[in-house]
Amino acid sequence: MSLSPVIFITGATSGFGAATARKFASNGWKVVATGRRRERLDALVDEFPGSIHPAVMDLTDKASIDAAVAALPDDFKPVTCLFNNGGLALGTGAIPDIDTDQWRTMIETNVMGLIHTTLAVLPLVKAVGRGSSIINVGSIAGRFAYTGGNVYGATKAFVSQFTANLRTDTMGTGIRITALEPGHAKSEFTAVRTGGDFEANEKMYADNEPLLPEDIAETVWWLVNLPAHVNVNAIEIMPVCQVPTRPVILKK
Ligand code: NDP
Ligand code: 8X3
Repeated sequence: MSLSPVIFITGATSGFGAATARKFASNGWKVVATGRRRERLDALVDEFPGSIHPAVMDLTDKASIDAAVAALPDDFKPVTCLFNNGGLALGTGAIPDIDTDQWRTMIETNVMGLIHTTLAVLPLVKAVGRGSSIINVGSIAGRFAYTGGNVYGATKAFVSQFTANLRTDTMGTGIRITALEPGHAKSEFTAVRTGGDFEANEKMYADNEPLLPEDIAETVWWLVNLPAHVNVNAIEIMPVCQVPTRPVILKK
C-alpha cells in the first residue's frame, strides 16, 4: 500500500494528462500513467524516477484496462484520484459528410473507455473513501452545438450526465465526483482530429491565447485539494478569448 497519494490518469502521454502527471509527480504524488504510446510513458518514468507507474492501456479494449488495473503494484494503490481524461475527436465534417468508423472509435474511447476504466478503478478509489476524487473530462462541446461537433459533442454530453449519475450511485462513499469541461485548449487534440495535421494544430492556436494543459493540471490539483466535504459537480472552463456563443438564427 502506498504511503503517498496515488492518481490514476488516462491519456497521460500528451496534453492535459501529461501536464497533470507532471504536476502531481512534482508534488509528491504517485502517478499511474496510462495510454497506448509506451515510449512517452517511459519518458515520464525517466523524468520522475520512482513516482510513475507506466501502464500501456487502450481505452477501446476492456481487457487491456482490466489487465492494467489488476497489475498495479501495491505501492500504486489504493487510488486517491481517478482522472478520466483520455479521449479524442475524429473528423470535422457536418452530417452527412461523416465517417461512421470514426464515430464508433469516439464512442468506444470517450464513452465505453471511460465506463470500463471507472468500473475497474472504482473499488480502489472506494478503498480511500472520504477525500478521494473522480474527475471526468467532458467538454464545452457537450454543452454547446457547433458544426461538425456531432458525435464528439454527444460523447462529451454523455460524460457530463454519467458524472452526475455516478455521483448519485456512489453517494455515501465519500468520493467527490466532478465533470471538468474545458473549452479551446492547446494540445495534440486538433492534430489527432485532423488525422495528423500538425500544421492545422499550430494554426488553431496561433492567433489566440488558448487554455494550456498546465491550466487543466492546476484545476485538477485545486479540485483534489479542496476540503473533503466539498464536491464541485461541474466546471466549465474557457480561455478569456472564447465566449459561449449565441445560437445562429438563419434568415428565411
Ligand atoms: P491530446 O490528443 O493531447 O491527448 C489525448 C490523450 O488521450 C493521449 O494521451 C492519448 O494517448 C489518449 N488516448 C486517446 N485515445 C486513446 C485510447 N484508445 N486508449 C488510451 N488512451 C487514448 O488531447 P487533450 O489533452 O486535449 O485531450 C484530453 C481530453 O480532453 C480528451 O478527452 C479531449 O476530448 C478533452 N478535451 C480537449 C479539449 C481541447 O481543446 N484540447 C477541450 C475539451 C476537452 P495515446 O494516444 O498514447 O493512447
Ligand atoms: C474540445 C473543444 O470546442 O474543440 O473538446 O470541441 S472543441
